[in-house]
Amino acid sequence: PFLENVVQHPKFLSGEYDTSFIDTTPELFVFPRRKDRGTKMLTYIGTVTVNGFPGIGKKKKPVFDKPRIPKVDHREPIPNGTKQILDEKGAEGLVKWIKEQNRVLLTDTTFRDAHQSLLATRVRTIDLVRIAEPTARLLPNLFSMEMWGGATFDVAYRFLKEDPWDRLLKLREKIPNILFQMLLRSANAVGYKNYPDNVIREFVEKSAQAGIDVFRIFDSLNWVKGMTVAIDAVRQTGKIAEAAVCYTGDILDPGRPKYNLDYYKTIAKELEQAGAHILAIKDMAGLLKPEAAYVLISALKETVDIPIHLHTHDTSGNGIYMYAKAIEAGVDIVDVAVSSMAGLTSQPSANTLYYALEGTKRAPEINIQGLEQLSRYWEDVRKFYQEFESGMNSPHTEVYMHEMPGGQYSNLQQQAKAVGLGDRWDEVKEMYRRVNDMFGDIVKVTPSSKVVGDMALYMVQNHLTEQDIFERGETLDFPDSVVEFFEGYLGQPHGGFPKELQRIILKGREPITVRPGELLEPVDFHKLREELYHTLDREVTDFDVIAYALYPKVFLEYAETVKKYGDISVLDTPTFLYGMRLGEEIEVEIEKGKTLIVKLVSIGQPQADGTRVVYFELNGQPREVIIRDES
Ligand code: 3PY
Ligand code: ZN
Repeated sequence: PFLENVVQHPKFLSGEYDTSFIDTTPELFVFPRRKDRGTKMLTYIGTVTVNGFPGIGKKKKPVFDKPRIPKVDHREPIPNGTKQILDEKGAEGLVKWIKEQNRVLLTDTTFRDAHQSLLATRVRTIDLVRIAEPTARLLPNLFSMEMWGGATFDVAYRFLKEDPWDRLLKLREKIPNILFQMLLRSANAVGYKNYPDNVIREFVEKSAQAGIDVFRIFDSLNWVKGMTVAIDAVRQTGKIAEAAVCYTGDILDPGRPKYNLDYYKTIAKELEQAGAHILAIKDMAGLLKPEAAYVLISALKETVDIPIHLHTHDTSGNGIYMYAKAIEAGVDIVDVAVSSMAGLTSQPSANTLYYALEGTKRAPEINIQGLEQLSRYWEDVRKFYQEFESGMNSPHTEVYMHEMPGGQYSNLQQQAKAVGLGDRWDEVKEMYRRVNDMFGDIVKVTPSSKVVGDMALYMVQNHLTEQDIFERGETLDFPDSVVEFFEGYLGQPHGGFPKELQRIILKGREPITVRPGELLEPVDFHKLREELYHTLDREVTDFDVIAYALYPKVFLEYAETVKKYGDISVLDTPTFLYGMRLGEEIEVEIEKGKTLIVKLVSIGQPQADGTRVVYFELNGQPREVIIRDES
């Protein structure tokens, strides 16, 4: 900057300066506070090139094919879909419409659960936005697209350094015809703990404003009392409250009476009475077997009047057969993913289901050629994220033993590796099941699944058995999540807590039995906004405020990164994850119609202070940035 200041000074430019010029011209030392956009971006690219990306490390950037984007006619109007039905007829009108359909309806989860379950939630907005319009045109008959919520919110800020609200707004613009669906963890919103009621209400309201139409609401213990605030908040927005009962155990196993058919019927009825427009069955681990699905759906169709939406994960490989049985029993909507993003811990393949039901009365109305074209795009894009694949590449029927949710499998595996238990993964899975049994056989889904996972890791790591816990528990420091669970801060499990274990873990403290939201002070959004404004030194949006309320630390770290590197969501994914190859040239559209051409020219030797100079060309002009080499 010093040199830039000098050479741009009018005296320098006009040639009239002498040696005292530097001493008598203090403004030379007033450096621009902010670097320009180009330099910030080059700093990011330089950093990833030199130091690698978290979770990938420093790897040579592979050569990827350009993703095959289906050709669609952009001049044609986008066909109307379910979004228009909701907007014109309201929530009740949409429910009536669902009930009138004979064919099974489909929700496409490719934009959310599929990549949450296959690629550790890492798919970036740019890759979603590129395929958004073709999806709107090729699959206008979808019931909905699940494209937000769950872990995507946190991961967007935390790892992708992008704004999830921006994702929602951009996709909404490109997909005006299909209902947008999100996963909402009731009082946990899109986080891992209970939030005050006013945070849940505010979050729901803002999400609806930004474009969400269908809220799938679940509680990680199937505690209906913990879901009522969220259901009510969604109803107030005029959007669809889809309340979910999580499926665990096996209704056809007489050895698992805790989660029998009556259990599900009772909750379904309670959810309908609590105001659900749709009932979801959330089979988060893929435990629902084909015959059980037939029995369950048949019974629930008799029990409730609202439509039923079935969600599963294909971990066991039984997903399509299970869906076929559920569809035979009258389920209204099922969750599928585009085939190259389907199967295993993800949802069953839409393409496969199409052929499985061909010629039957309930076959879905879906453009199979469109699905095939979209599948090619996702096949290409998935490769960008290959470093986040779980390594599971065939059906795992052992899921019926450990009961781990599809979205947790690869995460817990990463966690196990991180604490040096990579080679004891089989033991961790076994322990996961044993912890479940010790906890009284609970529903395992975010965040209760995290509690079980944390305890399993803790026990394997410390060579503890169940007996050790009971005998030496008083002297053990249990993981925070486990303590909070037994304190009642995730709500109350069906059948209550195992009393003796609860006493040991709480070491004499009293648990709560009321809804945690009743005890939490409401958040003062006005105060948060002020606080954020002072910290960020920029305009603060309502979206920023609610994100900050949910994740103070993660949000501030995200804001810091944006200050340092600018908006890096505009970078293509290979560059974002791997940086650049020497001599490579890329184009970055930083805003509509404004493209930067970046070439990596060379990387200097490490200097005495541990930095390297990275030489680029930016739109043909030489530019260099100084990067600290962390190796
Ligand atoms: C989530 O809560 O993110 C889930 O996908 C649970 O299944
Ligand atoms: Zn799921």
